Amino acid sequence: MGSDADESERRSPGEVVDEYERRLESVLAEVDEPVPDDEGPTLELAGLEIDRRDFMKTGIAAGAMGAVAGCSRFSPGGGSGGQSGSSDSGVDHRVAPGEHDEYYGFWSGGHSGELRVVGIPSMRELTRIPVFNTDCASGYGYDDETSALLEEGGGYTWGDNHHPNLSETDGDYDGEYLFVNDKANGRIARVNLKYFETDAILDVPNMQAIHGCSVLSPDTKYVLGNGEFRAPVPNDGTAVNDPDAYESLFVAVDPETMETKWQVSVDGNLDIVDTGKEGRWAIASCYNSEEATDIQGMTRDDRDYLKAFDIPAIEKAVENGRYDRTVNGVPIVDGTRSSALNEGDRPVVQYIPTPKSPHCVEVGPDGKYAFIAGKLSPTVTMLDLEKLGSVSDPADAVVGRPKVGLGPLHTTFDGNGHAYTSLFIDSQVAKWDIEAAVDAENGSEDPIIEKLDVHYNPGHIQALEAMTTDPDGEWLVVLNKLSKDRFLPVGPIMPDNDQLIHIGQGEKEMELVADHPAYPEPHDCVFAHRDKISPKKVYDRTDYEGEKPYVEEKDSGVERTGESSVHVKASTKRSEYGLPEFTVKQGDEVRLTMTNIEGVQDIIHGVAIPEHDVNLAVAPQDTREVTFTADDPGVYWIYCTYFCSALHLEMRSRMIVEPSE
Ligand code: CUK
Ligand code: CUA
Repeated sequence: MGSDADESERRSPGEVVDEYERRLESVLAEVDEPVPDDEGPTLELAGLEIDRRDFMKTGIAAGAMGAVAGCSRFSPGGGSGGQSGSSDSGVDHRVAPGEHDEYYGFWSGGHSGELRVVGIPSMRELTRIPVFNTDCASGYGYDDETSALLEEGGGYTWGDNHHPNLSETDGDYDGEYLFVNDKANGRIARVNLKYFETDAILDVPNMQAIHGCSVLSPDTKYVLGNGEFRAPVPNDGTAVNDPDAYESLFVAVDPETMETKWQVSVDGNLDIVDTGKEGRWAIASCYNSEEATDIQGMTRDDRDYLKAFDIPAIEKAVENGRYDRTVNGVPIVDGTRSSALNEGDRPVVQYIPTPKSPHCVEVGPDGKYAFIAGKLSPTVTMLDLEKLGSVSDPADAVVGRPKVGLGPLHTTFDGNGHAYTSLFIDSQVAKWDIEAAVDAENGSEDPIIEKLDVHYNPGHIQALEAMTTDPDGEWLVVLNKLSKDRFLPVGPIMPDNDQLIHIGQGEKEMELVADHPAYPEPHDCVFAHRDKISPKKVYDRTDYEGEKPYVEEKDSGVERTGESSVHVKASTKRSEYGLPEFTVKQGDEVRLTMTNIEGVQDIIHGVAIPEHDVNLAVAPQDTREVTFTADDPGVYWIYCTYFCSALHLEMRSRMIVEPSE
């Protein structure tokens, strides 16, 4: 024990707490201002001589302590392929303690239902955003508002999100929203990037599985979704034994109102979708043109079709009432090959033959080509989007088909004329020259510049801002489905392995820099420069004015609202609830409203009520409400779950439930 401890032993508890609060305030005040890039608060904090024990949860300060204690160093070296900070050639992805990453990465979480936010290039996980799942840490799905969101969004307890999309203005990220699909239940959700919170979940009518999902560039006019599974429309028990009558739908959703605008019925099914940069084309891949119901049938033919949706032509058909059905309130346009709307010079959907079962569609940064990876074919099909509008046979818009390797799934771009394609079967990334592939014969390997081994079986691949009109090069991440021997064994369910690869501005050789284990199961990610994303640090109470009360300390109290209902309101702050205790009657329906009246960032208060399944997290200036029934008489200690102060353990309220008789 050092002299600090001796000294604090001589002080009264009140003095110790006051001292703690004073130091905490000064740390919080320090980090309230944006931290400049090159000079974080590290030295200043070290100068404060704050004891390590004083740091309970001040993120940036914890980083500073790491630097002081020398415990945050990664072991250097390890060479390419190791989980190391720098590579053989000295490329370093480490971000020093207290410094910030340059990019936000938004990862889909697959059937975990959540999204993850990862800093690039450090690959540190910064937070998780629950979307289709409930989450005890953030209280998502526990308060009235978020449980209603999940309930109205279909009432399921899980989802399978694959394709996160950032909203765009003029072809660049505007930092407003992120949209993501739910393959499991045919839904599209919206995350508000002001608070990094899910604010809407749409259970899209008439669709069972939405797989491909993309915003319509350049201005996010729609969020588009691909129906992967074919089923009767409506799926109400009719035609169940008639697979010929099953349908696959394409949907357009309004990004602001989150309403379904229209759907298009197509032949075959739909897999992945991306859009051109001019607002006209949405290109979808498709497998199962055979319209079979088993794997043998689905892979029978050598050909499948890409589908090119002409968005303005579809809008015109809807406007002019040229659709034959409205099902569950949604107009459905006939986009099948035999549709009358596909005759003439502005077909609503063009069908372009490709080798069987293609997988991804990614449109390059200049919007000139769509790249469709072959999956079962070792090639990438390049579709010229300018030609597509002018040729009479859409097959003539295919302008390149380089042979990249076995199992090509996804392609990304550095903005300097290169494409990078993940090879699932070869466990490699192939880097190739886009224009050279147009000039070369179909099936040529000449455009290939380089291949790099990855570990193992990659799916999606993303370079920095590759989905905008102006990619940044420098880094790409490849999302490997299998990690096998790359990490300590953790039982039969292994992590995926997200690998960070340095590509420079595209002029360099690819270099594997880091492994990063990922909990199952990310599919895709998207990156935005930190200048384009600016979340709030505390809530703006005017954002929920009129929807939820803001409970000041003086408003705390219990109001009987009916024979067997009460409204309990309380403020929260360090280190007390506005009500030290309250009494309700057995059988009462209790509406509990809690406001965090703190104005500083990072001081969150929790509201846990044992044996009542109540769990709220209330961030500064936010209000959360929960309604529950006090079924059992007794005494229940309400406590705070977020470590918020030296008196966090003492932060309590007492709920007394009086027996009814
Ligand atoms: S998909 Cu999973 S690797 Cu859902 Cu984009 Cu291709
Ligand atoms: Cu409030 Cu812990």
